[in-house]
Amino acid sequence: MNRDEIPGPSIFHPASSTDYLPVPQLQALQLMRLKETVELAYHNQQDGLLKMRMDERGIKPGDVKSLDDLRRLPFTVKADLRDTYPYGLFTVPREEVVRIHASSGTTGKPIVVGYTQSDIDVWSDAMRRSMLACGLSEHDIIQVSYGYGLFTGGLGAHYGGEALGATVVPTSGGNTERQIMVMQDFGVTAICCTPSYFTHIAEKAAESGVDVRKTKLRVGVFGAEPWTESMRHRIQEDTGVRAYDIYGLSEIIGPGVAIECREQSGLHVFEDYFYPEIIDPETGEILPDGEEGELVLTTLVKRAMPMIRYRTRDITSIMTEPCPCGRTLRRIRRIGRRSDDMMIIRGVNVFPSQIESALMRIKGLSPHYQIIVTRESGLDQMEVQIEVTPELLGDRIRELEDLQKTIGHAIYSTVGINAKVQLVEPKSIARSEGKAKRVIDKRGI
Ligand code: DLL
Repeated sequence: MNRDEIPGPSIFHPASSTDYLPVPQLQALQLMRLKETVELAYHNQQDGLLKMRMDERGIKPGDVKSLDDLRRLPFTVKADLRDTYPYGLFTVPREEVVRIHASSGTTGKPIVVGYTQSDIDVWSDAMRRSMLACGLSEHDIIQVSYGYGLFTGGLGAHYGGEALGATVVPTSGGNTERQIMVMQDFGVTAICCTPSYFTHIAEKAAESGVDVRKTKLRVGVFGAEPWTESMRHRIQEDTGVRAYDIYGLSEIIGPGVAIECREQSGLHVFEDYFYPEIIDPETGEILPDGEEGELVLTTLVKRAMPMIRYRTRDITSIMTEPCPCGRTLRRIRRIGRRSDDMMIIRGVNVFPSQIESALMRIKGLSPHYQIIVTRESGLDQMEVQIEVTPELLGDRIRELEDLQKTIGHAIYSTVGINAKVQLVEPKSIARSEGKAKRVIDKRGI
């Protein structure tokens, strides 16, 4: 199949017909683009990393003849971006790079990603289609409260909103009181930010006597950090805002790799741009659809910095059932955890998302919590601090003690660990304007 025979796959197509392409056509498009991407990366990567690894295995770009041949290609990992810092994985002359973003790691230098103008167009299109999927249109006023700057959240959502034809209000993160004023006065109908920042905005709004339900806000496009189904329910119930999960990462493009549709049941991957695989994180073997493992992504149209089989460390599975919305793009399950955020407490594997879902099911608790892990006399201790709501604080001590027990039970029945539960005063846990820091592990210090 050549380019002209494929209906509506143009990256600049105004409608989102690509979301509904029949699977054989989608796969033909993916294969054509995969071949182009491998050629580009093999011959042009500045540091020649892919060429070196493919040559070692005796594979040439021409050997990629089917989507299945992708499994023969080497993985790319985060360390490769660090080792080739800053521009080693770029594949075009620097003059063609119109934008740089960066993502700070926990240690040392950030990882750097570059975009050509066509990459920016692809990204904007992925974000435009993301916003369409959660029911937004040119009639919406979208407040972008993700940070603008080296972080991809702000500018990614900004360009997507403009491509949609919506009215974009670029508030960036922070200055929460002004966020609330803008939201009310400008008639904002949708907000893009981290779910943790939105809980903070909602809390501040309530404190200043603003009922979010009485504003025009109806949709939240929330991502950049793990959050749970219970947190979604909490947000929707408390604010009346329909909360959609959006996923992405700088190495691949930024936000807009995958998003929920109005079914709110799994995130559609924009597979015509980003090809997903699920692997066993231990062995690297590809797992069949439906099985949980590490998400690996290959970019299919990126020019400045194509990524071949990038190991995201994010744990999910590919859903097999077709979505009632009619999109043919496969869905991944909500990303609850990363393969590297697992805590081992007294030998038991515990993920922060498990604690969150146990907490959010209990009434009378705020969505603000923190997990503190320590080691006392050689034994791991987990303390969970959670703020009670101001209403509850007025109640009798006895009831607070009961609540503490309920939380302890909920955590024990979820992860099998007895945690020390500390109910803390409203507003005593630090609020985040971006990605929340839920775990403080003091054991290594
Ligand atoms: O967080 C891009 C982004 C911005 C996504 C705005 C969504 C909205 P990074 O800073 O490079 O990029 O961090 C990427 O964040 O590998 C996941 O571990 C995590 N992450 C992103 N979205 C979600 C999500 C942006 N919806 C890393 N659920 C990823 C769970 C998420 N984790």
